[in-house]
Amino acid sequence: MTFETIQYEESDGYAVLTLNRPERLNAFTGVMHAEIREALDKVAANKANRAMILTGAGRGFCAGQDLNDRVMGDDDAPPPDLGHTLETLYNPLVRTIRALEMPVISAVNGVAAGAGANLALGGDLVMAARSAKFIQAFCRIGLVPDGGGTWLLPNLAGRAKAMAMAMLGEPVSAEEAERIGLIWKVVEDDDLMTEARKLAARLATQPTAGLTAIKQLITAAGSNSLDEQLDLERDTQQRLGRSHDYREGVRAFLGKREPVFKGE
Ligand code: T3D
Repeated sequence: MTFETIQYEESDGYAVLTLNRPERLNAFTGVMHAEIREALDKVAANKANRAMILTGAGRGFCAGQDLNDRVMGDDDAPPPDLGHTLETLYNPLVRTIRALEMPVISAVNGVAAGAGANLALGGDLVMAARSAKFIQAFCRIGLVPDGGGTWLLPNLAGRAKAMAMAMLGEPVSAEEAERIGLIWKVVEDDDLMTEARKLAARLATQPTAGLTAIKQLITAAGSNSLDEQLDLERDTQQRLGRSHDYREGVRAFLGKREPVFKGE
């Protein structure tokens, strides 16, 4: 299957989705949203996929909404309905990635701005090239961080940093992003995709159902009390305790051999 605005491949137990409008720093258009949606359906439909990498082609990861689609007419022209855009495009995208039953690696190859920054930060394991930067560009055009930004920023980096990033819209370097807990780690530019692929291939051999449950529980912790979280851990562990991969993990440990997980 060929796409116009993204690249999609599957190999070695993982999928790679590359945003591919490098001349516009991979900014989102309606076509790109539709193609990402189609690719994510493919990722989920193929049980052989047990991890996914999200990255960008060229020198940017993603510059957010393509503002060429938002050219303002005269003041009498009806304004765009951005609520509808979020409801139908950005919010489903964020929810779909969060709900994917496998770890999602963001491999941030360059500048990530606006909704592009929050798409990157919404990944489960976020790696960034040393030259990458994160910009909450929304305030520069009178908007609020979307794509989950107002939730992600305070949860990841705390209120003080969230406020400064969202209100000032200044670039945050990959190193600073790692330091403040916004991302997992920085890697050298030339090593980014090698490292991301190595990680995805490793994750693809792991207990995928367990990793998916970790993703769900850590997400739920953002709004749950400790009591609620303890209940959720009990119920999840009860379910996982009946799984193939739990049995295999214990047998392999006791048998002093490498486990062979099925992801179930
Ligand atoms: O509208 C809705 O649906 C609501 C949802 C909104 C979600 C959002 O994401 S709102 C935020 C939108 N994004 C931005 O405001 C970021 C705009 N871009 C920039 O500020 C800068 O381009 C960057 C800081 C990201 C990178 O700067 P730099 O100097 O490295 O690159 P550049 O020269 O500005 O960009 C390179 C080209 O990409 C350039 O085109 P040109 O001049 O070579 O023909 C530039 O216009 C284009 N480009 C970059 N970002 C966008 C874009 N074109 C359209 N839309 C963009 N967002």
